[in-house]
Amino acid sequence: MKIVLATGNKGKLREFKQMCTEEVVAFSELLGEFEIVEDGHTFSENALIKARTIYEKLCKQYPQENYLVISDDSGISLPVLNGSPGIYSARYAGVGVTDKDNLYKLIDAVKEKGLKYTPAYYTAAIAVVSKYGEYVVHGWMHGNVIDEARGEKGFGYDPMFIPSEMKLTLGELNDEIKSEISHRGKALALAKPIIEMLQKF
Ligand code: ITT
Repeated sequence: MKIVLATGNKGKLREFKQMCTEEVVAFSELLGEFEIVEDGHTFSENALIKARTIYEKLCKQYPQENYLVISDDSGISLPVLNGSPGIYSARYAGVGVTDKDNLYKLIDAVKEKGLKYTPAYYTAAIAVVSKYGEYVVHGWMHGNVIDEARGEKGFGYDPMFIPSEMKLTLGELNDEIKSEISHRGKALALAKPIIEMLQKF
Protein backbone atom coordinates (compact mmCIF):
# COMPACT_ATOMS: atom_id res chain seq x y z
CA MET A 1 0.00 0.00 0.00
CA LYS A 2 1.51 3.34 -1.04
CA ILE A 3 1.28 6.26 1.39
CA VAL A 4 0.59 9.64 -0.22
CA LEU A 5 0.60 13.04 1.52
CA ALA A 6 -2.20 15.33 0.38
CA THR A 7 -0.33 18.57 1.00
CA GLY A 8 1.43 21.16 -1.11
CA ASN A 9 2.94 22.90 1.94
CA LYS A 10 6.73 22.33 1.89
CA GLY A 11 7.08 22.86 5.66
CA LYS A 12 4.48 20.19 6.42
CA LEU A 13 6.04 17.81 3.86
CA ARG A 14 9.47 18.18 5.47
CA GLU A 15 8.04 17.47 8.93
CA PHE A 16 5.98 14.45 7.78
CA LYS A 17 8.96 12.96 5.95
CA GLN A 18 11.09 13.40 9.07
CA MET A 19 8.43 11.84 11.36
CA CYS A 20 7.37 8.88 9.18
CA THR A 21 9.57 5.80 9.24
CA GLU A 22 7.89 4.47 6.08
CA GLU A 23 8.23 5.93 2.61
CA VAL A 24 5.72 8.70 1.92
CA VAL A 25 5.33 10.67 -1.32
CA ALA A 26 3.78 14.06 -1.99
CA PHE A 27 0.63 13.94 -4.13
CA SER A 28 2.25 16.34 -6.64
CA GLU A 29 4.78 13.63 -7.58
CA LEU A 30 1.91 11.45 -8.83
CA LEU A 31 -0.76 13.95 -9.91
CA GLY A 32 1.10 17.22 -10.53
CA GLU A 33 0.42 20.38 -8.58
CA PHE A 34 -3.08 21.86 -8.18
CA GLU A 35 -5.12 23.74 -5.58
CA ILE A 36 -7.86 22.06 -3.55
CA VAL A 37 -10.82 24.22 -2.51
CA GLU A 38 -10.94 24.04 1.31
CA ASP A 39 -14.50 25.16 2.04
CA GLY A 40 -15.09 23.24 5.26
CA HIS A 41 -15.99 24.93 8.53
CA THR A 42 -13.59 23.01 10.76
CA PHE A 43 -10.05 21.65 10.64
CA SER A 44 -11.39 18.10 10.39
CA GLU A 45 -13.78 18.92 7.52
CA ASN A 46 -10.95 20.55 5.55
CA ALA A 47 -8.55 17.67 6.28
CA LEU A 48 -11.15 15.20 4.96
CA ILE A 49 -11.82 17.32 1.85
CA LYS A 50 -8.10 17.28 1.01
CA ALA A 51 -7.55 13.56 1.65
CA ARG A 52 -10.71 12.51 -0.23
CA THR A 53 -9.91 14.72 -3.23
CA ILE A 54 -6.44 13.21 -3.61
CA TYR A 55 -7.65 9.65 -2.92
CA GLU A 56 -10.37 9.92 -5.59
CA LYS A 57 -7.97 11.36 -8.18
CA LEU A 58 -5.39 8.64 -7.47
CA CYS A 59 -8.02 5.89 -7.82
CA LYS A 60 -9.08 7.34 -11.17
CA GLN A 61 -5.57 7.77 -12.53
CA TYR A 62 -3.98 4.59 -11.09
CA PRO A 63 -6.89 2.10 -10.66
CA GLN A 64 -4.51 -0.86 -10.27
CA GLU A 65 -2.77 0.66 -7.20
CA ASN A 66 -3.82 0.60 -3.53
CA TYR A 67 -3.33 4.00 -1.90
CA LEU A 68 -3.55 5.37 1.62
CA VAL A 69 -3.79 9.17 1.70
CA ILE A 70 -2.83 11.36 4.67
CA SER A 71 -3.74 15.05 4.86
CA ASP A 72 -3.19 17.78 7.44
CA ASP A 73 -5.31 20.84 8.07
CA SER A 74 -3.83 23.09 10.69
CA GLY A 75 -3.59 26.61 12.02
CA ILE A 76 -2.88 28.89 14.93
CA SER A 77 -5.51 30.41 17.26
CA LEU A 78 -5.23 33.34 19.67
CA PRO A 79 -7.86 33.61 22.43
CA VAL A 80 -7.23 37.41 22.50
CA LEU A 81 -8.44 37.47 18.86
CA ASN A 82 -11.43 35.20 19.58
CA GLY A 83 -9.64 32.21 18.07
CA SER A 84 -8.39 33.88 14.87
CA PRO A 85 -6.84 33.14 12.47
CA GLY A 86 -7.79 29.48 13.17
CA ILE A 87 -8.90 27.62 10.04
CA TYR A 88 -8.06 30.74 8.01
CA SER A 89 -4.36 30.71 9.02
CA ALA A 90 -3.10 30.10 5.46
CA ARG A 91 -5.11 33.08 4.09
CA TYR A 92 -4.94 35.43 7.10
CA ALA A 93 -3.31 38.23 5.08
CA GLY A 94 -5.34 37.42 1.93
CA VAL A 95 -5.46 34.88 -0.91
CA GLY A 96 -2.14 33.98 -2.57
CA VAL A 97 -0.01 35.58 0.17
CA THR A 98 3.27 34.26 1.58
CA ASP A 99 3.92 32.75 5.02
CA LYS A 100 5.82 35.95 5.89
CA ASP A 101 2.77 38.14 5.02
CA ASN A 102 0.63 36.06 7.41
CA LEU A 103 3.32 36.07 10.11
CA TYR A 104 3.74 39.86 10.09
CA LYS A 105 0.00 40.44 9.98
CA LEU A 106 -0.36 38.40 13.17
CA ILE A 107 2.59 40.22 14.78
CA ASP A 108 0.84 43.51 13.94
CA ALA A 109 -2.43 42.22 15.45
CA VAL A 110 -0.60 41.38 18.72
CA LYS A 111 1.05 44.83 18.74
CA GLU A 112 -2.30 46.54 18.09
CA LYS A 113 -3.60 44.94 21.28
CA GLY A 114 -0.67 46.58 23.09
CA LEU A 115 0.76 43.17 24.03
CA LYS A 116 4.36 41.89 24.07
CA TYR A 117 3.10 38.29 24.24
CA THR A 118 -0.21 36.45 24.53
CA PRO A 119 -1.40 32.81 24.77
CA ALA A 120 -1.86 30.89 21.51
CA TYR A 121 -2.22 27.32 20.32
CA TYR A 122 -1.74 25.34 17.14
CA THR A 123 -4.28 22.71 16.03
CA ALA A 124 -3.69 19.94 13.49
CA ALA A 125 -6.35 17.61 12.09
CA ILE A 126 -4.88 14.66 10.24
CA ALA A 127 -7.22 12.69 7.96
CA VAL A 128 -6.45 9.18 6.73
CA VAL A 129 -8.40 7.88 3.71
CA SER A 130 -8.10 4.44 2.12
CA LYS A 131 -10.51 1.97 0.57
CA TYR A 132 -11.13 0.62 4.09
CA GLY A 133 -12.50 3.87 5.47
CA GLU A 134 -11.90 7.44 6.63
CA TYR A 135 -10.43 8.58 9.95
CA VAL A 136 -9.58 11.96 11.54
CA VAL A 137 -7.41 12.63 14.59
CA HIS A 138 -6.32 15.91 16.24
CA GLY A 139 -3.28 17.25 18.04
CA TRP A 140 -2.62 20.57 19.80
CA MET A 141 0.41 22.58 20.95
CA HIS A 142 0.00 25.39 23.47
CA GLY A 143 2.28 28.33 24.16
CA ASN A 144 2.56 32.08 23.60
CA VAL A 145 3.06 34.27 20.57
CA ILE A 146 5.34 37.31 20.82
CA ASP A 147 5.35 40.68 19.06
CA GLU A 148 8.38 39.90 16.85
CA ALA A 149 9.83 37.17 14.62
CA ARG A 150 12.83 35.24 15.95
CA GLY A 151 14.71 32.57 13.97
CA GLU A 152 14.45 31.15 10.47
CA LYS A 153 13.62 27.49 11.23
CA GLY A 154 10.19 25.88 10.95
CA PHE A 155 7.66 27.64 8.74
CA GLY A 156 4.52 29.78 8.91
CA TYR A 157 3.97 31.36 12.33
CA ASP A 158 6.86 29.47 14.00
CA PRO A 159 9.20 32.49 14.42
CA MET A 160 6.65 34.16 16.75
CA PHE A 161 5.54 31.04 18.70
CA ILE A 162 7.16 29.98 21.99
CA PRO A 163 5.88 26.55 23.15
CA SER A 164 4.88 26.19 26.83
CA GLU A 165 7.86 25.49 29.13
CA MET A 166 10.31 26.77 26.47
CA LYS A 167 12.28 29.99 26.10
CA LEU A 168 12.96 29.88 22.34
CA THR A 169 10.58 30.27 19.40
CA LEU A 170 9.95 27.39 16.98
CA GLY A 171 11.93 29.50 14.50
CA GLU A 172 14.95 28.96 16.77
CA LEU A 173 14.34 25.26 17.61
CA ASN A 174 15.14 22.43 15.19
CA ASP A 175 12.60 20.12 13.51
CA GLU A 176 13.38 17.18 15.84
CA ILE A 177 12.45 19.16 18.96
CA LYS A 178 9.35 20.62 17.27
CA SER A 179 8.11 17.17 16.17
CA GLU A 180 8.24 15.83 19.73
CA ILE A 181 5.90 18.51 21.06
CA SER A 182 3.98 19.75 18.03
CA HIS A 183 0.30 19.56 17.14
CA ARG A 184 1.34 17.64 13.99
CA GLY A 185 3.58 15.23 15.92
CA LYS A 186 0.81 14.51 18.43
CA ALA A 187 -1.84 13.97 15.75
CA LEU A 188 0.52 11.74 13.76
CA ALA A 189 1.20 9.63 16.87
CA LEU A 190 -2.57 8.97 17.02
CA ALA A 191 -2.77 8.33 13.27
CA LYS A 192 0.09 5.81 13.19
CA PRO A 193 -1.80 2.84 14.75
CA ILE A 194 -4.69 3.54 12.33
CA ILE A 195 -2.29 3.54 9.37
CA GLU A 196 -0.68 0.29 10.60
CA MET A 197 -4.11 -1.32 11.04
CA LEU A 198 -5.21 -0.29 7.52
CA GLN A 199 -2.02 -1.68 6.01
CA LYS A 200 -2.77 -5.14 7.48
CA PHE A 201 -6.10 -5.60 5.64
P1 ITT B 1 -2.06 22.24 2.37
O1 ITT B 1 -3.52 22.58 2.48
O2 ITT B 1 -1.63 21.98 0.97
O3 ITT B 1 -1.65 21.16 3.32
P2 ITT B 1 -1.70 24.88 3.51
O4 ITT B 1 -0.51 25.72 3.84
O5 ITT B 1 -2.78 25.53 2.67
O6 ITT B 1 -1.19 23.53 2.81
P3 ITT B 1 -3.53 24.72 5.73
O7 ITT B 1 -4.71 25.08 4.89
O8 ITT B 1 -3.68 23.60 6.72
O9 ITT B 1 -2.29 24.31 4.84
O10 ITT B 1 -3.05 26.03 6.48
C1 ITT B 1 -2.19 25.91 7.56
C2 ITT B 1 -1.52 27.25 7.83
O11 ITT B 1 -1.35 27.34 9.25
C3 ITT B 1 -0.13 27.22 7.22
O12 ITT B 1 -0.11 27.90 5.99
C4 ITT B 1 0.71 27.91 8.28
O13 ITT B 1 0.68 29.28 8.02
C5 ITT B 1 -0.02 27.62 9.58
N1 ITT B 1 0.58 26.47 10.26
C6 ITT B 1 0.06 25.22 10.42
N2 ITT B 1 0.92 24.43 11.06
C7 ITT B 1 1.99 25.18 11.32
C8 ITT B 1 3.22 24.92 11.94
O14 ITT B 1 3.54 23.71 12.39
N3 ITT B 1 4.10 25.92 12.02
C9 ITT B 1 3.80 27.13 11.55
N4 ITT B 1 2.69 27.48 10.93
C10 ITT B 1 1.77 26.49 10.81
